Amino acid sequence: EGVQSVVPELFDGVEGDAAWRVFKDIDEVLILACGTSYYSGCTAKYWMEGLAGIRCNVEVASEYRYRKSVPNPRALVVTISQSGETADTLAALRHAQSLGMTNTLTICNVATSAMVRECKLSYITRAGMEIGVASTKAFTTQLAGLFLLTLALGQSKGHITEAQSDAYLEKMRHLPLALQAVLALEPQVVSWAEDFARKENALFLGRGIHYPIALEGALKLKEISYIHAEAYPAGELKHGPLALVDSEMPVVTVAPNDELLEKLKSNMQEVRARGGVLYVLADANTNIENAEGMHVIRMPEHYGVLSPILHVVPLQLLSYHTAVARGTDVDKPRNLAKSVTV
Ligand code: F1P
Repeated sequence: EGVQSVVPELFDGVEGDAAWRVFKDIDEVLILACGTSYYSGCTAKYWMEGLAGIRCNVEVASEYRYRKSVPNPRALVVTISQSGETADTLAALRHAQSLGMTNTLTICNVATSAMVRECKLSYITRAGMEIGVASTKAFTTQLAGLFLLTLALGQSKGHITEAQSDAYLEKMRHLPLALQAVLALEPQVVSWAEDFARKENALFLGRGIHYPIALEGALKLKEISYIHAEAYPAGELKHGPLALVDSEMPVVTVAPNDELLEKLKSNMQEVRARGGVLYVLADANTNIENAEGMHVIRMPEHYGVLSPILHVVPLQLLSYHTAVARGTDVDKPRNLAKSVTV
């Protein structure tokens, strides 16, 4: 029960016991991934350390093998990849294995991929066919898998009780409905996209666990609409990017009603004072209001630690509708490939 009920759901083709033994034994998680998959790993770090109490490092897979690192044989190496064939992620996995890190798990969308063959454990995301080059539903399902992994690790380490795990699982079961409500925001996102289609630059801000979501929002906009977009943790604004802000700079802010909201509001004030135009994803019950220089979309419900899974969706829709308005090929962006195998 408890973790035992989570584990079989997690790992296809692997005895629950085998996964459980690996989880008991490890003392760190090392995530290796590229692009969108890297940002899902960055999000998971907050869950792993904040909920499961386990140290978690996230490395860009395309860099990992080129630096001398200190291997931890008790680390669980987690590769994340939509395709399971990304050359840099495979090379990073093999590098970790060559350093003696043999506890490996992949979160992957393609059950027949090299990544699944080469890892001890696998979680298949079942996102279906990703038709577009830019990952979208793969990201959402990777996050769901990473959260289940957090629960399993947290329980195996005694940081998450069975009752807490059950409550989180219940919240996860409600996710499809919550996502439907977010998708209903599409007409409002379309009106944002009409503004963005006329811009050449954009900034994305987030704090805490929503910083990787801001990064992913900026990556999506770059990938499919070719607008130059950058993401920052909002507290970094005053350390440089504020110099870029003027009335031509749209600033997307991921602003759920969490413990960092008050700090975020003062960052938003810094943007408004420089004439920047804010596009804010706020929760229903906050006093963030539409005003001059502010465009607010209200998320249907506050979703606590799982909120990144919901907040990324309006950002994906924003990129999609901006790209459509600019007439770019949403499914096949220039210069990019679905799986980067070289
Ligand atoms: C990694 C990735 C994607 C990106 C594009 C190129 O792929 O960077 O995140 O959207 O498709 O490849 P993967 O390892 O997740 O298949």
